[in-house]
Amino acid sequence: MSNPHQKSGARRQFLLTAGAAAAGLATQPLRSLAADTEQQAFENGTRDLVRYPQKRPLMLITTRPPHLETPFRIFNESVLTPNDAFFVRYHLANMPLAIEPGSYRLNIGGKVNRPLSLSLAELKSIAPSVEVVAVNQCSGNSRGFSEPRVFGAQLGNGSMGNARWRGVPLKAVLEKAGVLEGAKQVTFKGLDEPVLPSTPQFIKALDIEHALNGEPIIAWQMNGEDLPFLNGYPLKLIVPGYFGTYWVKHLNQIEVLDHVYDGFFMSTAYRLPDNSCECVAPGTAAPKTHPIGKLKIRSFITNLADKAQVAKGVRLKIQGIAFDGGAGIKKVELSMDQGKTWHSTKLGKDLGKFSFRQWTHTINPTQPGELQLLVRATSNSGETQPTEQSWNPGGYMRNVIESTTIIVA
Ligand SMILES: Nc1nc2c(c(=O)[nH]1)N[C@H]1C(S)=C(S)[C@@H](COP(=O)(O)O)O[C@H]1N2
Ligand SMILES: [Mo]
Repeated sequence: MSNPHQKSGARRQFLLTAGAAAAGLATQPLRSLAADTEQQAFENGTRDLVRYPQKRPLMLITTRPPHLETPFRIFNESVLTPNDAFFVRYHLANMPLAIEPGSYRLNIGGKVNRPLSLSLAELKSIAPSVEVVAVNQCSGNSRGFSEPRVFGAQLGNGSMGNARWRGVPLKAVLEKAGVLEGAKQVTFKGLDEPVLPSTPQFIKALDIEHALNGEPIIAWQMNGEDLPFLNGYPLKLIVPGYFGTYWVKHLNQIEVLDHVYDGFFMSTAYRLPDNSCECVAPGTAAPKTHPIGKLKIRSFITNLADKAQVAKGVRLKIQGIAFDGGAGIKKVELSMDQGKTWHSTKLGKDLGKFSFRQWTHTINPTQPGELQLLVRATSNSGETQPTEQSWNPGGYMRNVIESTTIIVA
């Protein structure tokens, strides 16, 4: 028996989904059971698991605007983060609740020869589409582990995800518009707006060289499907190797500027101390700062939670992920003696230099008691992870060597 709803076509189906999104977002999460919680490994780390449209239950950080984290064990299920488990982050509560793809326009203006107003169909045919597997990680991912603690959402390690994005290179769109001599930066804005006029709009900027280097993509697909509504349907800027703050969702406005953009989300927010460690002594502020940029190298164990019980004398497979800002992962090592000696792990399939790289290693724990596992990645450019985390006021860019303690019994 065929289901009449399955015959209504992709476009109609999306509108139904968008309607559901509107209903859900206008009120509260569709479901919040107090019994369904997830624990972060820091104080006040209990998070409700809630269900939003097109999403499986995710960890609730804030409702207005929605901020949802991915439960960490999902990173062990697949190297590509499923669309329905991908984290969600917005800054402004006045976000779109339904989008009509037929009348959607992407506008390109500013210092260009020919300002453009592209329909989705026109955008998709502007150049052959390309794919990239890349990690979208929030600057504040893992902020909850900052010591001393800092202001801002107390995030665990679930404000990141890895997906296969399909779209057209930003370069192709800018070239179609014709970038004028003297261009310095390009700004990006989506459909979301502040609730109050005094709140700044969410606008991000890339240097013109970066915008034209062929890496950033204007994507409409994530893991082979339309972008989920909450991840930026119908268009999202993908900036491989860079923090998620630049990956503008519901993208509908691109402006080429002949100066450096100085709006709030570039000139005040998402900045780091302008020194070699991009850090300061806790409680102090840097005299000079610069915008956050590339992802730092990180690695995690994904198949063992902290304090997991394992059987003595039984071979134990350890699995995890590593990623960096685009040099690619060269090696991942594991230590069981506080970092005195390191064992090489086996790297999984290479999905490209911007992707999570899976790794595995087998140990045979024979000593009963606690066993601390440290994991450390090194990139093709020689970047590795520090043994101690430096501090910055935003709690951005954590990338210290992570430890997982298992109980052998
Ligand atoms: N339009 C819009 N795009 C946005 C944001 C936003 O608030 N509005 N937040 C940015 C930030 S800080 C992050 S971390 C990513 C999160 O992407 P996701 O919600 O698809 O996971 O979106 C970025 N793009
Ligand atoms: Mo973010």
